[in-house]
Amino acid sequence: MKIEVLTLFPEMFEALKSGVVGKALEKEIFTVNVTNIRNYSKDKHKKCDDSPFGGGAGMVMTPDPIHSAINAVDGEHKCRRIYMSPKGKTLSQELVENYAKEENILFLCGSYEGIDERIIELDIDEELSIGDYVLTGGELPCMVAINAVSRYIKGVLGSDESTSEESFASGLLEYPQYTRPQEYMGLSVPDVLLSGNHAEIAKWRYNEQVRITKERRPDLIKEDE
Ligand code: 4GS
Repeated sequence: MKIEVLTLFPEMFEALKSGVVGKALEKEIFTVNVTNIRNYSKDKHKKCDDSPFGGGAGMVMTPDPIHSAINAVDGEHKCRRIYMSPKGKTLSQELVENYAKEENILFLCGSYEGIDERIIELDIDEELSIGDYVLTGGELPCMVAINAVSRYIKGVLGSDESTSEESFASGLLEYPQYTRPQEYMGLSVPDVLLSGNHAEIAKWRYNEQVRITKERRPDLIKEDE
């Protein structure tokens, strides 16, 4: 997969260089190409924002630098073009798995009060939100989406970190995990996990998943199953 990112804050994407995603990028299992929208401003001061028509607080990103940047990186419109915005469809594990099937994705990150609406009309395929709260820019949401999607790209996760056993893959929240030491601050690991009985362990874990999901996220339990 090839991911194009357009932003006024390219340095934020240094954060992708850590951990499992960083390793995958080093190995070129997928690529992220970050473009600074400011490089496409024709203004002598490289200005990329202006005050909103109609008045109101803050600044709006002007259309031309964004339009030129999109055309420079995806002139043939090979990418699924996504604008990060609270108005978009909310990111879900289902949507993550769907994005993971794409060969080319472009993420546009807005700053300030947002971007000129005509860019959404002219150049964007869909809007995507990571949840109902307002951030200062689309960069963190974009990295959330890239991180979640990358886990479904073959070779990104090691064999012990599969996507099949976790929360949401099963539709249930995860069971509790324990590691050494066997006793910590007077608290013991549940005996069944030390029993070596794999059928019993699987049963215990499943029961814990159901118990925790009913308690914390009853909305995830579908009545017809
Ligand atoms: C989100 C969000 C967001 C909205 C960007 C105000 C700057 C900001 N983007 N999911 N203008 N939540 N964007 O808060 O995607």
